[in-house]
Amino acid sequence: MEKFTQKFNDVLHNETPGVLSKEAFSSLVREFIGIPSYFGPLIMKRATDMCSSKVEDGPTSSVSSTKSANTTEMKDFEDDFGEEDSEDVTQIKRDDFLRFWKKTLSRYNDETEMIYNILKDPKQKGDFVSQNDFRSVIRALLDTHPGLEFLKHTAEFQDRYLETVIYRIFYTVNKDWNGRMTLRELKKSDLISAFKQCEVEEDINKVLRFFSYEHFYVIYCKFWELDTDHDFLIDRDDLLRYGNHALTYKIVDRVLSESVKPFTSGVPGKMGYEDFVWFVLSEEYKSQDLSIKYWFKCVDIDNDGFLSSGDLAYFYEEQLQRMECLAQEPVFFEDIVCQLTDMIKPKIEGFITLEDMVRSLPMSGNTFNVLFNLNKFILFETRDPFTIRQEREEKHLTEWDRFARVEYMRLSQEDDEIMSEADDVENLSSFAVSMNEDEDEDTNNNSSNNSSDSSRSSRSSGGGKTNTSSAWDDDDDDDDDEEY
Ligand SMILES: [Ca+2]
Ligand SMILES: [Ca+2]
Repeated sequence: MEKFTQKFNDVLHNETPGVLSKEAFSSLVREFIGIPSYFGPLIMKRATDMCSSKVEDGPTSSVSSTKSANTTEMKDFEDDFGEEDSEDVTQIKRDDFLRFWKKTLSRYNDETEMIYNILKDPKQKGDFVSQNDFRSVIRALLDTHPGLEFLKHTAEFQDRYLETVIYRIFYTVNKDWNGRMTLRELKKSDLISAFKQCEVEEDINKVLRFFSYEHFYVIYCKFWELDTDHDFLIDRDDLLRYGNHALTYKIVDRVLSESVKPFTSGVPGKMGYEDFVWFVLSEEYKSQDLSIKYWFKCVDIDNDGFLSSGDLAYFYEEQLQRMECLAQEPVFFEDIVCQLTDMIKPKIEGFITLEDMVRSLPMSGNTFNVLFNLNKFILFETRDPFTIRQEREEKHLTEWDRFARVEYMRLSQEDDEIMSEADDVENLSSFAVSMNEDEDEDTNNNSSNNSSDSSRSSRSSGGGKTNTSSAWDDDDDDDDDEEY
């Protein structure tokens, strides 16, 4: 690390001008500090803040944080709720950075520790990283990644992508789900390796961990489909429609009673977008520990930390009724309990713990489908050999990845249909124009055709799509409701 620091100092002293632009600095960050360039703008902000503030302590020790805590308490509060992204820092003085480097970053031998301490807001009292601390990093990714360039002129998509990625990161990495990511959690995660993959992978959709645009698109469209009145809240009727009415009333009520964690929506009994991200990731990837935790809390109706036969029977009752309504051959509760016991092998018979379930992953994930998702329960029972073989061959894909791939295909097809209808209308109207304005005939037709062609090709070449015509545009509700 010291040799490395020396090299870095040399470059800064001998080769760089007194002031560096964001771009120049970010590439130095990658090349000479060895961490992803997306952290460049945040380092600039932290360094500039440190050098311009009177408190010259770096963000390193908790002692310095507590020391400045009292005097800046009110300011902290404002910053927490009013802080803008740090992309407004467009340049950095070389000397400011060198001071920052010497005081803080050069102390870390471990890149994860360094990144953690870049992320951590020095004004933050506790020893953790919050969602806000990631905004500048994801913003830098949006600004510079070739696979996200097609979003350049659609600020709203960018914002939604940014939020979604941060929620996914916190869902997965901050396993306590308290919004306070610790160094330990960051070290145990594969977040930094995913950032590094973004740097070398031009197609963002190949970065399945956190950053895929397609994954974001699926999550957001699912939300939009359910939120028919577009007030950005999912209520009981909305959630009942999820997955083609897959879920029982009982589990929907349990989810909406905030039994997993308090909703961020601020409206009791209604999910906001962030709450929905937690829900959809848990629902579509049941064979992972986080989902097990999510659903365990929901099904443990008496909150005693065990799934006893009382809890299971409460949920299964409705499932059984639905099977009978659909003329499915019912599977009786006693049989279900036997099967679950065989599979999960609880340490105390009749009382399944969260640990029991995590230990028997991935099979135990399906337990929850048995209890409250009829479509998936039936699908699992009737799985054909082709599906099973495909799952085996694509071991690198998780249950979530496969779900997102299928849903993205479906949404793309719907979108293409909407687009081709729109093209027909456009052709008709340009035809009408040409009838009226003989002289401009050629130019009109050409320009309208060209523009629709180019917008399509840019969407497909970006590896994603913007879908401005349907899922996104709040002002254009009239024909949206038909599709979503
Ligand atoms: Ca709504
Ligand atoms: Ca219980």
